[in-house]
Amino acid sequence: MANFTLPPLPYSYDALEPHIDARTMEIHHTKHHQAYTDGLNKALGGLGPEWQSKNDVIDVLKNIDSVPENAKGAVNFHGGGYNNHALFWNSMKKGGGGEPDGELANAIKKAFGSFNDFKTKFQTDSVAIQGSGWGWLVKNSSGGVQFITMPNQTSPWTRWNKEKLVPLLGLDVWEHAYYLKYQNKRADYVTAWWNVVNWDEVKKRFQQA
Ligand code: MN3
Repeated sequence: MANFTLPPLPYSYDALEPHIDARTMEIHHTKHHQAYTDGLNKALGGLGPEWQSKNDVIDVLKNIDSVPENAKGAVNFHGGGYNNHALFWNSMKKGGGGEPDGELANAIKKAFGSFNDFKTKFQTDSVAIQGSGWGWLVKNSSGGVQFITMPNQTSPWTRWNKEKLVPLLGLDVWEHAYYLKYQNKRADYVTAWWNVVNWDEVKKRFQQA
């Protein structure tokens, strides 16, 4: 049996109030993220020992094409959900927001024109995702940044072999991420979310990628 465990939230459930409410954070972490954790263990657990012994989900996602067909869909979904949410929690903090400086700021300016143009693109395209999915700022193989959307829980890491994309900042636009507080108003959730983005963490990922 694979042995992935639910990563702890790096702050309290109410830390992101009023932008993201405590009840949503608690359910999102203890129910949804836990379900992806359990689903990943179950999916890998049905495979051979070389898969059951995996302990690096990013390595699994990078090599999704090698996963046996009977488990590929489940590993893609639950493994993506497992890693996406770990990135998501760490991409937010109490008193976040503002904008990055340094090399990441330069890369954003080069790719999008300005930080405000980046925000507009990120927000508009994330709000427009049909059904469930994620908006992502990623680093590409040229060392620059770009915006992509991914459906459901499919991770940007699954595009590693072809495109060498590294996820930097992801936004969960599944209804479970906002419905209790914002109901159908996905755009209001995204507008509020900018206030909790942890740019220091995103800068760190950009520098280490
Ligand atoms: Mn979610």
